[in-house]
Amino acid sequence: MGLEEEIEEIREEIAETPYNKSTEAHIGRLKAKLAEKKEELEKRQSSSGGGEGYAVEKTGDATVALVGFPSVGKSTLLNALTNADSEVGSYEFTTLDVNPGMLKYNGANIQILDVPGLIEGAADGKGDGQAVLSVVRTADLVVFVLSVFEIDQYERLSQELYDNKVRLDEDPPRVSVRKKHTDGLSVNASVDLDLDEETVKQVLREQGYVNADVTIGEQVDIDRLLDGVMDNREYIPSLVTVNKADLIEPDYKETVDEQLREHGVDPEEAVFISAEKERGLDSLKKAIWEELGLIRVYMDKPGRGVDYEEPLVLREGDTVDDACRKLGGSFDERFRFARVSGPSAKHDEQQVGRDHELADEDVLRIVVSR
Ligand SMILES: Nc1nc2c(ncn2[C@@H]2O[C@H](COP(=O)(O)OP(=O)(O)OP(=O)(O)O)[C@@H](O)[C@H]2O)c(=O)[nH]1
Ligand SMILES: [Mg+2]
Repeated sequence: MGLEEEIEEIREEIAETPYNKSTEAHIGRLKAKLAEKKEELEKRQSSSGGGEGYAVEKTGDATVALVGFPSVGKSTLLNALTNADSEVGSYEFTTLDVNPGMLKYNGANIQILDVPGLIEGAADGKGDGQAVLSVVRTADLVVFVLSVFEIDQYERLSQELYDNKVRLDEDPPRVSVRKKHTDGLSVNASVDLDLDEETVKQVLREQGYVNADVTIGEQVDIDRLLDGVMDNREYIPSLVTVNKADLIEPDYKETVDEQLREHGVDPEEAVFISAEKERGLDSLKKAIWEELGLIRVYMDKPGRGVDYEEPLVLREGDTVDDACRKLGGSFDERFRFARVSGPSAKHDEQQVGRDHELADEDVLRIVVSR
């Protein structure tokens, strides 16, 4: 039996097995086995050639992937947002390569990648989908581009990404596995797990663990447990933009909102735009900025004053230490202390150390030893 058939058989068995306490461990084992086989298939496909892939160098402060079916207007949007000049066509699959562009916003350089239309079955290695998906996996944010008349495509797109180990808008599971040399498997959960210990063990055994300590810090189902064990999932935030909004009458918007809700998207969070008429783009840029969690830090340079033109772009949660590292040079070695004014400071010119957490629009001066 070929690997593909094996995978299909396991899938069928999972689908046919009713889920209850007595079958839970069995289903856990099947799901772990399925994940293993899919991994094997993927490895085989990538080693048997499978084309060049789309090596796109990541540059700038963050990278955003525009994901959508053919002809929804990704290239038009890329051209409207950035300095890029991506081909736009009224027929499908105009773009067969990944086109990068750079969006300048709030002093940050945000790389936007227009990737070719995702097609159904891409995660199973059909078409060029696999290469497309590997580009998406490296992005810091996924922007789903939907046409106002094809909201249902959202479901297929997100399923495609899920099948390709991309987890959207989720934190990584609080699951860790530590191998040991003897004593078999032991499960330590800090919550009252719904899953049986035996299910957890079956999943681990099927993944090849014989002796290991498993620590679980949240209520996980089998799929999320597997995500935690597999350790090769990408956790990426996402947002939805609805394009071609110029084609609908205002009273049709309620219908589109309803369709978004049906697919689990909050219409308040979706950004309606017209890439062609360049409408709604400011809201989209702002949403991208916020989802990326970027912050601006204005450097106060000795003798030159505060540089408000080209901020240092960091991420929410970054500290003075991260700022030093991004600045490079000898800041790191010669650091004595820093002075911060603005949102993160208790008062102007507050003296802080390396571990001080910065906030958007702080002014930072680093004092170094000579
Ligand atoms: N009315 C309207 N048409 C648009 C809008 N954005 C794009 N289009 C049109 O939709 C068609 C497809 O646009 P593209 O930007 O080539 O779409 P794409 O998603 O890059 O398509 P592929 O490269 O084939 O995946 C073109 O004819 C565009 O002019 C929009 O906001 N409103
Ligand atoms: Mg295109």
